[in-house]
Amino acid sequence: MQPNSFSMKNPTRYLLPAALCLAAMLALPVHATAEGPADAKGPVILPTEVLALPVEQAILTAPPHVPPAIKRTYSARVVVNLEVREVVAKLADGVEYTFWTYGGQVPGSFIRIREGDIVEFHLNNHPSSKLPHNIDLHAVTGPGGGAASTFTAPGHSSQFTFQALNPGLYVYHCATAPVPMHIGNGMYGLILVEPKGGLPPVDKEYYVMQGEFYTSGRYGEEGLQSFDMGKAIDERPPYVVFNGAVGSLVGDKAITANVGEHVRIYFGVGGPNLTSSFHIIGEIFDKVYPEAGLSLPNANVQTTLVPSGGAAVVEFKVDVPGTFILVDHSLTRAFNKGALGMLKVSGPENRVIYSGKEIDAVYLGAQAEEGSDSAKREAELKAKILAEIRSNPAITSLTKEMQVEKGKQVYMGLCFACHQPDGKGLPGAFPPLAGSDYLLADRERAIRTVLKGQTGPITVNGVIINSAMPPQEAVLTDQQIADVLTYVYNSWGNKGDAFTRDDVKSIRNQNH
Ligand code: HEC
Ligand SMILES: [Cu+2]
Repeated sequence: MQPNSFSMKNPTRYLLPAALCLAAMLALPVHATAEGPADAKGPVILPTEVLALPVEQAILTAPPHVPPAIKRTYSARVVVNLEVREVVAKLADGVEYTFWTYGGQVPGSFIRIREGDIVEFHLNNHPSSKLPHNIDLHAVTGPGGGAASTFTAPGHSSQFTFQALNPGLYVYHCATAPVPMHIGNGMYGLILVEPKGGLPPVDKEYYVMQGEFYTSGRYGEEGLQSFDMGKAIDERPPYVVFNGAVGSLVGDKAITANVGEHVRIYFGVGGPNLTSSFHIIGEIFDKVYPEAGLSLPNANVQTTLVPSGGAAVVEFKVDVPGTFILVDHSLTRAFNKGALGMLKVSGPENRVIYSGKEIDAVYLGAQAEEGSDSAKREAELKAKILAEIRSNPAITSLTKEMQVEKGKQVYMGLCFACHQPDGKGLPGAFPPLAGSDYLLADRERAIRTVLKGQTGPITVNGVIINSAMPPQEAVLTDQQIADVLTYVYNSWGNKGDAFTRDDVKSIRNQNH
C-alpha cells in the first residue's frame, strides 16, 4: 500500500482497505483487529474521580538524559506528545543512515510516569515521514500495547489512553510491518513507571539503549547506508551501538559523575534481535533490578543480561576517578561494531581502593613480542608467494624471505634468551651471532652446533669463550633449524644463503 492512500480526505474509500491492510501489517487475522484508524472509538468517557485528577504534560528527554524524578504522591492524568520523524543522521564517522525516530533521535524520548497514572498518549507522525508508524509500549496492559490504536499515517496524529498498572522500566517500539525493519531503523525507547513509593534518590541518572544496525555496507563503509533485510534475517549486523551511533557516549559526549556519587543507569535493548551482556569495565553494579522489575534488586553484579525488548536498572557508587568503559561484553560488538561508551568520573584519587600502576617491569614471557610480529609477517609472505607463483616462477628469494621470518620466530622463542634479540650475546657468557667470524666461517659447523650443542673453549671474534650451548636436536625439526640458521645468517648485517632441511638432515645423520 502506498503511504498516500492513508489520506483522510475520503474516509469511505479508505475505511475497508485500511482495516485489511492494518491486519496484514500486524500479521493478524482480520477479526482480531479490534480497532484501527478507520474505526476510532472517540474519546474515552472517564469516571469523575479520574476527571478530578490533576493534568500534567509529560517532560520528555533525549538520551542520555532522563526527566526529573516524580515528586508527587498521588496519581495524575499525564499527557504525552511523542513525535515520529524520519531523519538522516550520523551512524559513524563518514557513515550516514536514515533513522526512523521517536523524537528525532535514537533511542526515542524517555518518558517518565508514576504507577497508577492515567496516560493520554498522542502519537504524531510528522508530515515529512514517508511511512505510517505506531507504538507498542510494554508498559501498557491492552492488545498490542497500543499498536493498533496508534497506527498513524504521515501528517496525522493518534490518541489513546491507558492506565499504568505495573511499575517498572519498559521498552516501547514501533510495531508496524515489517516490525524488525522499523525497530532496526531506530524506533525504540524507554518508559519508566515509577513505583508509588518512588525510587531511592541518586545523584546522577542516565539513559542508555543498545540496538544493532543492519547496513548494506560493512562496518565503517562510508556514505548513506540502507537497511539490509538479508543481514537482519541472518542476525549479522555490521553495527551494534549504544544510543544510536558509534561514539555517542565517547569523549566529550561521555556521561559523567564525581567521586562519591551514586549513579543509576536505565539501560534498555531495542534490538531488534541481539541480547546484551551489559558491563562497565572497572565498576561493580552495587544493585541491579534484573529485567527492570523494580521490586527485587540483586546485589554485586558484574554483567547483567538484557534481552531484546527488555531493560535493566543498574546502580553503583563511583569510588575512584577515571574513565569507565560501558560495553556489551560480547566483546567484538564493543571493539569492532561500536557498542562502547564512557563514564568519566572526576575527583580525588583513593589509592587504597585503587593504587594505579605501581611498578612497570619488563616481562618477556615465553616469547619476545618480535616473534609474534614475525608470525604475522609470515602469513603475509605466504599469501604473497601464492600470488607470485601464479604470475611468476621466480620465487626463490621470497622463499628465503619467508624462511627468515619463520626462523625469526624460532629464534625469538628460544635462542634470544642467551644470544639476545639483537644477536650481540652477553660478554663472558654468550657469544655473539651478529658478525660472528666463528659462525660465518663454517656452515656445517653451525648446523652441528645447534643440533648437538657446543662445549669447551671456542674463539669468537678474537675472544675465547668456554661455556655450554644446549643441543637442540630433540627440540627442533630439521626445517626449524634450517630456518633459524637462515635467519641468523641474514640478520644484524650477516649475509648468507638459505639453509635447507636436507642440509640439516645430513648432519643429523652423521656420527650415529
Ligand atoms: C642456554 C643458552 C643458549 C641458548 C638457548 C642457545 N645458545 Fe647458542 N651458544 C650458547 C653458548 C654458551 C655458546 C658458546 C658455547 C661454548 O662456549 O662452547 C653458544 C654458541 C653458539 C654458536 C657458535 C658460536 C657463535 O657465536 O657463532 C652458535 C652458532 C649458536 N650458539 C647458535 C644458537 C642458536 C641458533 C640457538 C637457538 C636455536 C642457540 N644458539 C641457543 C648458549 C646458548
Ligand atoms: Cu515505524
